[in-house]
Amino acid sequence: MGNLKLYMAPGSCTTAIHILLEDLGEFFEAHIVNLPRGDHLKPDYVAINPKSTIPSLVRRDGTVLTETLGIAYWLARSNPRAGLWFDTPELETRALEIMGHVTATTHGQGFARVFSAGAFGGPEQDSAAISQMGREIVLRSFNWLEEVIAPGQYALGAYSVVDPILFYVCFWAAKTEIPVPKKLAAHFQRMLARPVVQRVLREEGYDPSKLMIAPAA
Ligand SMILES: N[C@@H](CCC(=O)N[C@@H](CS)C(=O)NCC(=O)O)C(=O)O
Repeated sequence: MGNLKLYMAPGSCTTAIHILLEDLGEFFEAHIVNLPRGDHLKPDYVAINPKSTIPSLVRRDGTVLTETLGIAYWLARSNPRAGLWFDTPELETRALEIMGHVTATTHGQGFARVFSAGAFGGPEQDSAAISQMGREIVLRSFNWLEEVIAPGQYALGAYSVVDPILFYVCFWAAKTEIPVPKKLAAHFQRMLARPVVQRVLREEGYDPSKLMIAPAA
């Protein structure tokens, strides 16, 4: 049996999986994939994940999991004592609803346009307009998340697998100065106060005390 191997990049969506692995006290090897250098497109990485995306998690038996949502689900379900998954179908469903929305819409439709406008239009298209469209998608998405998360607590009450997923998009909002509504901003601060989150951010090269959220009007 080998070690767990996380293919990741500091400050990317893989931060969510990094937090979960630390929450669970899992021993793992961190393999940095340098996206600007195109490491994700090189044959060695494509052999691991033909989609060329991060995160990828190589499990102890050598099999590979991709997709933030799938990896987070597997980590939570295979460590039941950590209590990061749910014991009612209602909470399970709400968790999948939020995690699916964050990964597919807030990230996949919104932040992807903000960070990589070029991937969404031909040369004649205005990358500033694409990026602005991404910001609007993120804002709409944050408004929906604001409605569905629990007040004064973690996303669904007790700390769970959903929280690091919600955290990574608020972390990106802090980096891109996209305003964040009240409950979500409070969730971000609650996450920042967790020692594991502080340690992960420092390991990834960020100073948690310098991450500021712009409040929504
Ligand atoms: N749906 C995937 C998307 C992951 C994703 O887009 N990751 C970004 C980094 S945050 C990436 O790999 N970008 C490189 C690329 O798409 O070329 C997931 O949730 O894991």
